[in-house]
Amino acid sequence: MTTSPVRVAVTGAAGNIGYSLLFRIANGDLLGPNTPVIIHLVDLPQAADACRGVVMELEDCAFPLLHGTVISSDLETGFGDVDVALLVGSKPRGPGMERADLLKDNGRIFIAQGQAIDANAKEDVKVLVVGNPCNTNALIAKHQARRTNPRNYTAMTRLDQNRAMAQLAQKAGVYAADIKNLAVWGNHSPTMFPDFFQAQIHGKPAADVINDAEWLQGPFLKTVQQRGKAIIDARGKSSAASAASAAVDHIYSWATGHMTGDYVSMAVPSDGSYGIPEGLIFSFPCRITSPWSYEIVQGIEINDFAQAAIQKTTAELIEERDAVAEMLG
Ligand code: NAX
Repeated sequence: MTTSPVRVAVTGAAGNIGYSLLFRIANGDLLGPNTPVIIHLVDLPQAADACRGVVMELEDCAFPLLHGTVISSDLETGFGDVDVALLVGSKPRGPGMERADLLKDNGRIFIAQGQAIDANAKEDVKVLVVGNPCNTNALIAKHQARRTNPRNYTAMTRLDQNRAMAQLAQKAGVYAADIKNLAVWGNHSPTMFPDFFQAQIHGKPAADVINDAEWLQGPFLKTVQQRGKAIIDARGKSSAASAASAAVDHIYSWATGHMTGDYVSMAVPSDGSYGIPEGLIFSFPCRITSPWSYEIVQGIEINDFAQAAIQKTTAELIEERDAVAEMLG
């Protein structure tokens, strides 16, 4: 067992996703069974009691790897010395609220959090933004990075990948684990493109195994893109445990490289690959090359269908970036 515990901050700790995520982290699912953790629960002052209740429950699990907790609404303490920051809390869209207003309201939160992370976290802190609109929130936080590494500011599309894998597995009559290299391009929004052309089932192209182009280009894409809404309609609440699980997957893959070789979907700062404007937080097929090191997979052949889908999601992200331009100045 490593001796010094890793500090993990979770914002929105008192929320729905937080309630699943914290227990997975404390159980060792985020960083592996040999890494003790200290969890920083960061939420608004009015959520302090709820955070205290969750901490009591965490204590009552007697997790061997949980070496401490910190509850704070103060960002300096909340992000103090943390190695990993999971930014889950954000302002939800209210009735009649325009998307541009949502972007700006959340933008203010992520400027403050980005500044606090840059000033207080470990220099090589790894950041995952889950709170929506997660790509653009991550872009805003990344913009504050002076001391910390901008490449380490990422957003979550792993839930979209997992949803797409589940759909392909069901259709093909195989297990989710049999699906490889299914990565998502673009924004975490209904414009995202889960790239079934690259996916493989038992090493063969998924499109050949499934042999139903109409389903892949229609119902499959629609189901994945609208899955969040379908869950709200059925459950009356947005996806929480599956979102927490995807956040765990994102960090676990990145930290351990356990999927080395396979594609993983990560929204990361574009380096200009595939013509995506530099700096945009864009979900690419990524590969973990060694623990805490990723690269954007190069040389993927993109056909006309994929190109049109990628262009659409890129245009949306450019629009979001332009809507918060004054926060990136
Ligand atoms: P909840 O409303 O249950 O919880 C949000 C929590 O964040 C609350 O405890 C609230 O007090 C806190 N919070 C709000 N502003 C904060 C701030 N400035 N600093 C710290 N804490 C703050 O939402 P939940 O269901 O947990 O979802 C959280 C976010 O995840 C939402 O933005 C949601 O849209 C987003 N999602 C992102 C997904 C993804 O794949 N990227 C999928 C699931 C989810 O929809």
